[in-house]
Amino acid sequence: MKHVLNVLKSSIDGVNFTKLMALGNEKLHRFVANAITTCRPRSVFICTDAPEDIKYIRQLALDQGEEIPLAIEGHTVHFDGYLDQARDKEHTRYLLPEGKDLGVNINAIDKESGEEESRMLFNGIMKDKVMIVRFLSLGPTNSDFSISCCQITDSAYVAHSESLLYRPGYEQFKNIGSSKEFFRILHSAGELDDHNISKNIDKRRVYIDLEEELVYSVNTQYAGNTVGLKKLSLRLAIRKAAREAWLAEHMFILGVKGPHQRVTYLTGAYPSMCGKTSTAMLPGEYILGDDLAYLRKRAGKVYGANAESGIFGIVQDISEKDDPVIYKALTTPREVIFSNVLVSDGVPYWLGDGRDTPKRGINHSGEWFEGKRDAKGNIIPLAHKNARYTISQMELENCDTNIDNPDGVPISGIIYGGRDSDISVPCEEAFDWNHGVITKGASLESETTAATLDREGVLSFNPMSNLDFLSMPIGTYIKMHLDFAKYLDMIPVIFAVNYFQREKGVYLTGMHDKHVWVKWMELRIHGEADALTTPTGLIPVYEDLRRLFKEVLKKDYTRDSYVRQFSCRVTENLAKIDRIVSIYNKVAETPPLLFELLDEQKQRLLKAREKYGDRISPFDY
Ligand code: SPV
Ligand code: MN
Repeated sequence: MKHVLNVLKSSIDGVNFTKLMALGNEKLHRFVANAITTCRPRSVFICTDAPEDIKYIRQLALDQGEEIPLAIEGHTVHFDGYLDQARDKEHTRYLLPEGKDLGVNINAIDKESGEEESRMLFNGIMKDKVMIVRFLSLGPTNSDFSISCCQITDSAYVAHSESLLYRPGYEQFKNIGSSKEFFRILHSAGELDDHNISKNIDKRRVYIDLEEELVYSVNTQYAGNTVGLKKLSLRLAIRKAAREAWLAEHMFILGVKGPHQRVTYLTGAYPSMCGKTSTAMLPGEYILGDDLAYLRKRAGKVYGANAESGIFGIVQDISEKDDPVIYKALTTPREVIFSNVLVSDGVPYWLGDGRDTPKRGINHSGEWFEGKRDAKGNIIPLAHKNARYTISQMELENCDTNIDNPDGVPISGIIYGGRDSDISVPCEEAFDWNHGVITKGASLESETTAATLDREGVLSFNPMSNLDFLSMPIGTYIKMHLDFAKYLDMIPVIFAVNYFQREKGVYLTGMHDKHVWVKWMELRIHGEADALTTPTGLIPVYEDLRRLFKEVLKKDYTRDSYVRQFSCRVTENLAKIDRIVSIYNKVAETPPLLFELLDEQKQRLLKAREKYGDRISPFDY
């Protein structure tokens, strides 16, 4: 301990040393001291919750050129390297003791060699940089949802993003005293080139130590790899949740308005490009969270909280016409960080923004002009399709006022959203919790080829939309979901949606129809809408939808649309069951109930086919 104090005292100036020492936490002090010894920064900045510290980080991002100011006040842009535009799945690995693994689909590396590699990569990596030490809270503070986190980074962009995305946690660290229960993340963008881009992308690594609740991220800037509280902590949180019997999920939380001022909260897990954000932001409803939800049981009910308090959202296709709320937030003065958009005369542009876009500017490839090609000869679009905006959720007009409520909000429904052209109906309710967990959540698939209008999309398996972040064997994770409903008096209703049915390349549902499905779910939860029993679940009756289409979208809804959208496609559903069963046959820990429930569904489909044929109109039942 004496050694730790000596390191801290000799490397941190008086003001910052005092801020760190005000947190009487030996484990924290050791973490910071070790990071200093390894990374050898030029200086250390300890960031408290004070406005002047938060402001300092923001200014540092500008002074260091990691962010460039845009024309509108408070707006900046940050560029990640051309090859650093998304999560690096291949190099994101769990550090596990020799001989241990987490099963199929989960990358791991031997802990000793991973740690050795990390030590080498971090060695002296901050020599010309300021080391920023941040304290933040996942979940509302002063709550059983709160998880304290300490992120060390040499990127002011990462630290600044965290000001917008998470709740401050320095005071919370004071409250936890000497507790060893907190997540730790050490990040360095590594050596930067003249444009402030990480140079050593080939040495990009994200290593996660589950036992220590510690993450190393190096030679990368893209927020999904570096903002430790986002997907890196989700992996840690999933394990913590398993130990403590709650759930850490890749879910939005939406407050849906029902009759008589009622607000009903639903969570939703959708793989990317399946309509998750647009559902979370439905106009006229309340957004509590768009990406990460924690679900806990209390007094026989499920309560949910947003792990975050801001949005790191895809900016592509946001236009004034289709997304007025978010478009307004992105085009008026407030704090916004754009990333990997096109900038021309201080104005950010992105794909699908509905504007006339310039033919030249600066983007993630540097100086850009229309027709520019990359080293592989591919045309470079004006902005990356994963270009993003980072914004505090409070900036949205329809942010739910309960976002920081330490109790969370009562969760009445869970939606699993997939993307397929010809298997699933637009919305459907599960028969019960187990049926929903298995046939909707654990069987979630989405087409990877987002742009294709081909009937034969490539379906990728993504249980609970959480596959990328699982930190335990898939079967164990599914069992955790099954067990979650035990001892609950109010079990959330599980729904599935699919906004992407197509016939001959044409979408069967409209872009705004999701609003109707969600309103139907709200009524179902309260027993105020009817449903038809089909082999795969409960679907809306025509009359309810006709009324809701009128009320919500002022649209006529024809019987013909209903039949096309809600007919049961037996062959396609049977094929899906076969695919899912063959995947789980390879998963050692799969709960036997999964096979039983999928087989029951198969039998229901076969029986229905005998009676009604291969494509069953809802009017046939
Ligand atoms: C996602 O990909 O699900 C995201 C963005 O929310 S990232 O931070 O990259 O995970
Ligand atoms: Mn996400």
